[in-house]
Amino acid sequence: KTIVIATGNQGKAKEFEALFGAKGYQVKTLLDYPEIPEVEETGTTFAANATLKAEAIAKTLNCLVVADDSGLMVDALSGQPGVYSARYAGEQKSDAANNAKLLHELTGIEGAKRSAKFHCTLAVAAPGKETLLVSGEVPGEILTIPRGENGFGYDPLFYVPEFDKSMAELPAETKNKISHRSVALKELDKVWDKWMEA
Ligand code: ITT
Ligand code: NA
Repeated sequence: KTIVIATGNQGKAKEFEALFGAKGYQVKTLLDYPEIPEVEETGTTFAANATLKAEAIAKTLNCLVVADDSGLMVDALSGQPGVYSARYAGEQKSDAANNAKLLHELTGIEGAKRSAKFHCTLAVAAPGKETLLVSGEVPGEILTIPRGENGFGYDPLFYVPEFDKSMAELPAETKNKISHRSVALKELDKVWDKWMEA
């Protein structure tokens, strides 16, 4: 059985390969379909953008598709960068530039005031079916200096108190057990069979 993840993000693609691979799925992503143009994310919520991506790709490929819209929400920044996480520092979607901008925005904000969370909304779409939405979050704090080489995006700046490590210092297996993405997938597990039968 094959599942298509509507993402062009290499870091997400790797995580979905591990997460759905463990359930016996063969995972395809948009990296396998370079001819498909990027879906414009015009929504202002994670749910709206996840729905846009999932439904557009389900229509194009005429198959079952999961899309992930995710991001970092920083309390001291009123929840920013939020849905703009990928393009926080500009259209080029640079992890390095985004992390640098985040550190700059948090200058002078210390300790517990640097609280944040990662959010993930997953949309599951298939031709002729009502789109299914689930979400997951993981709490943490924004470090002042990046730590670790694993993961992607804001992981080097995201401190996970439970492990006393940044998300990028955790092995992939550990991140995949605790991440916002894995919390959302656990929610998806609960409703998957019922949705597939409907
Ligand atoms: P697709 O739309 O093709 O899936 P994208 O990177 O544009 O790729 P989003 O619009 O959902 O996806 O933006 C998500 C951004 O949030 C991502 O680029 C990272 O900067 C950040 N992010 C999401 N999940 C993350 C994670 O597990 N670790 C670190 N950063 C994450
Ligand atoms: Na987005």
